Amino acid sequence: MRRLAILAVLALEVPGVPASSAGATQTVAMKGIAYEPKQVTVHVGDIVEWANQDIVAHTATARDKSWDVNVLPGKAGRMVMKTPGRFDYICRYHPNMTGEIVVEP
Ligand SMILES: [Cu+2]
Repeated sequence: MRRLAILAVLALEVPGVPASSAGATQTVAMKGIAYEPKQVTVHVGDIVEWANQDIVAHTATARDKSWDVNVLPGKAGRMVMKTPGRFDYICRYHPNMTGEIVVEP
């Protein structure tokens, strides 16, 4: 149900992006209490998908609190990157889990 809820949110957001520039999806694994890869570069409109391969919940939470994605064990969470910039992020449950997303215009 959680996954459905996330997809429903995506469905609401995607229409704002012209179909011709529909974003690519970049996957980041949550594995061994770490993000893999730790750093990804995407473009505005692209989707970052976090795939939790651990047996505990993780989050991808921007240090500036601009976004927060909670991902249950064995599930995936996605977000459309709408704002250019560099975003450091952490897991709220495991603050040693750190990652970075660079969103290019
Ligand atoms: Cu975590």
